[in-house]
Amino acid sequence: MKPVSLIQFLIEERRAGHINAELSLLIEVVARACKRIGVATGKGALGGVLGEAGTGNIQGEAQKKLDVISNEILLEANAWGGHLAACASEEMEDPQQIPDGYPKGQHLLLFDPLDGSSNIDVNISVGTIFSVLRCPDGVTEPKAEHFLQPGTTQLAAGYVVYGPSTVLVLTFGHGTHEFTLDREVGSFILSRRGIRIPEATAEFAINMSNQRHWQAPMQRYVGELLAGKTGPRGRDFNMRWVASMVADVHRIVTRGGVFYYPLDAKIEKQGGKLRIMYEANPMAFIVEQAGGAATTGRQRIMELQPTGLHQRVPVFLGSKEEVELATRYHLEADAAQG
Ligand code: FDP
Repeated sequence: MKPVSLIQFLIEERRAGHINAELSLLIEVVARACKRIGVATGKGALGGVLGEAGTGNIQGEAQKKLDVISNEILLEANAWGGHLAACASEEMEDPQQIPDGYPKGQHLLLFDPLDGSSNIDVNISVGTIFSVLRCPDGVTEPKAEHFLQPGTTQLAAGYVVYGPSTVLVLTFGHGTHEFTLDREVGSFILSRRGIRIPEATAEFAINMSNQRHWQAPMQRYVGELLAGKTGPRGRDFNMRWVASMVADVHRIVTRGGVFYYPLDAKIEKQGGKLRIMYEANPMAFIVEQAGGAATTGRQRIMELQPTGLHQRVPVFLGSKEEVELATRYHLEADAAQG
């Protein structure tokens, strides 16, 4: 079969009426920026890009040089294209406006420029996550409140993993598709169309070091997985934790599995670990479009009404049967408490 490039795929999606020309252009620009981030990431120590930037982001987390570089690459690439009304980044407190003199479009772009920062310096896969929303009608200078739309309104979501190969996974709400970067030609080529995540799995991803801080239903659920054949589940489970959400989600999108970052006593005040706008919503859209499920442990992530640009939420996503069981345990525990 002849290879299908990303550009060709986007044209097909336009013809099918799934996206308009502006959104197609926006995705092309994001993909091009991600190729540049992939090049910067790939240079490693030789590019002088490893280590701390000496600055902190809005969440008070130390920024790596590559966090800052990736953010700038995405901002610069999107400033002049004419397809955006504004964009928001996990690394910046407020939305970034389109500089004067450039035309504005109808879309809002949100991104986590480099997810899995703690893995940058140790040469483990990291990635970019993005989400596209429509700018509300009549709004010319979008503020944070205009980005606060539930995940169900997303027009597109995607991530790029910078690993042994560079892979883009994308959805417009008509299935989830994967593109692999042909590094010699410089094009993303369709490598899997209509990805399906198996409903059942024997593989789970969680940071076990937080176990003692978890709530009772999480203790129960993971306790049963760990008991394996000798417990109520009657079969063994295996654990994986890359600690780059993109890499863990990509494994799930490839062979099934579940990823959990539940609420625990340590992070209760902040509402969770992962950000709804930059991580939870786009990943939920991608996973649901591949037949998986995504909840907070209590409700569907994409139906939440966000209240802040940098809001955090618990995340349970991946193979449907496991996400549904873990969610049921939480709802049962809540109901028993009244
Ligand atoms: P990081 O802080 O390194 O950017 O985005 C948050 C995130 O990574 C996810 O990519 C990853 O899944 C998780 O945090 C890792 O959390 P732990 O530090 O608890 O392992």
